[in-house]
Amino acid sequence: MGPDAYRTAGLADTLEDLGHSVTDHGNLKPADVGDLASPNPVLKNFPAYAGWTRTLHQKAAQLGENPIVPVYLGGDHAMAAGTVSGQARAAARLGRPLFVLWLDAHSDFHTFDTTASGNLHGTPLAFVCGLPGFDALLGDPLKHTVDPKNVEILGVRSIDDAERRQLLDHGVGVRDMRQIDEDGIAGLLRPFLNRVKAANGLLHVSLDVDFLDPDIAPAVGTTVPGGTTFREAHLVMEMLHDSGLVSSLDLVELNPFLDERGKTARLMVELTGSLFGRRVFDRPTRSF
Ligand code: 4U7
Ligand code: MN
Ligand code: MN
Ligand code: MN
Repeated sequence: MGPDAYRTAGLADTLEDLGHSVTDHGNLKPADVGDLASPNPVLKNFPAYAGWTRTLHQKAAQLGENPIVPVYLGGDHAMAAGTVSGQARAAARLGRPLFVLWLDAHSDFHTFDTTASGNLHGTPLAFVCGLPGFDALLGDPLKHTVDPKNVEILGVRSIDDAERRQLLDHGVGVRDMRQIDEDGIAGLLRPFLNRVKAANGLLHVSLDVDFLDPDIAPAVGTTVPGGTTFREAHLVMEMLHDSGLVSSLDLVELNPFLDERGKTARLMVELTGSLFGRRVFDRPTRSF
């Protein structure tokens, strides 16, 4: 139901009003994987994860080579296994490194061996970073992985023990809510954007609804208190726009069934508007 909620909330009109041309590619279908065996009995809906990852990986690998900014509408965060791996393949063909900004209450850095819940939306970031045990997902080992040192997780406030160890081992950038409180979100984001720019990188942004505080964004199954505020979230999007670096975007984890008269869907659309250039009053673009 997520993609239709974004359509109803006016995503295309918002972007067109900002001067962009928009093509809706419609809803995709998962590839048929037959009765693919699950690598671990704890995993929920493994064949569906594999089918969706295969479809989305091919689609993102194609879109990523064009001079456009794909906006992928979920669905839960498992979607990013396909979108980010596909964008990474496209980036490799273009000869540019892919950076990933993961805006989330969680780190989503479980492997199929470490997840205790078996909830696959907790695994996509580990998959795209090339952690072991994921070969059944695409049916082949992932060739074009994201360098974990080029990943920044921002807004996190729930990390499981196994994830914590793996994040440290692989050198993933992790900025938790405490750092945001102490240093301010702009001061944390700016050095990362400078690194992307210095490396001539492409930047994929993966926005999980639960990055936002549940008071302003209740329509998600995995709320965690103490999330980012309305202005912190918009500021991130405004800085991303000014940087000119964003090459693709995921909007994930919206569950319209849990929404309060569409307010979360609308906020996600407004945030996307800020990322695509909406501003209250023109002022000279700040250099990064
Ligand atoms: B989301 C969790 F245990 N880590 O693995 C897990 F806390 O895409 C949550 O960020 C995963 O919403 C959340 O089940 C995945 C849990
Ligand atoms: Mn997530
Ligand atoms: Mn999350
Ligand atoms: Mn979730």
